[in-house]
Amino acid sequence: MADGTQAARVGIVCGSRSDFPVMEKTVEMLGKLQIPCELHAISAHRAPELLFRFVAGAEESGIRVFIAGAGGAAHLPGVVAAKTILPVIGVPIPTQIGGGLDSLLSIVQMPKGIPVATVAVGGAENAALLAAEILAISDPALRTRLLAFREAQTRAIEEDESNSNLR
Ligand code: RP5
Repeated sequence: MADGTQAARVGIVCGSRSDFPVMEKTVEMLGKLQIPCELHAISAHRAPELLFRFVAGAEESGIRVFIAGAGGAAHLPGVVAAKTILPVIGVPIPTQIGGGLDSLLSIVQMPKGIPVATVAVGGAENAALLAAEILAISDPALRTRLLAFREAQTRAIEEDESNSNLR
């Protein structure tokens, strides 16, 4: 999946199409912030050469941050990080084992020298927001949109009367 009008700035990759329901939440959040992105299913185990080609071509095509989601023996984010010095954000996909504890530990326990910024299990929206914050360092218009997002989030809580139980 790719935004047809502008070059993608965030490259999203996951180990299988079965991860799409989780990873599409990153696409949705990036869309709200008007950040072009592209989403691919490329298994680090089943198609490593295709993954290497995708990572190698990414910077040239305009990608500045990767988001990589995988479940179980979730090596994909770490392998992406091994092949680039662009920031890599890892999304552990929920599984039957401890709700995705296997995915979380596979992604978060990177060896020193090759970092992956790991979000919560299924934390697809936060992965998108973290990518947006990285891009916003050098994009004042995006910074303004992110601040507006935060303000709207806070206002929605303040204005929602069902958050209080007053008798
Ligand atoms: C991982 O194995 C994928 O990221 C997915 O979460 C999990 C299961 O993959 P499929 O069996 O659905 O292809 O590589």
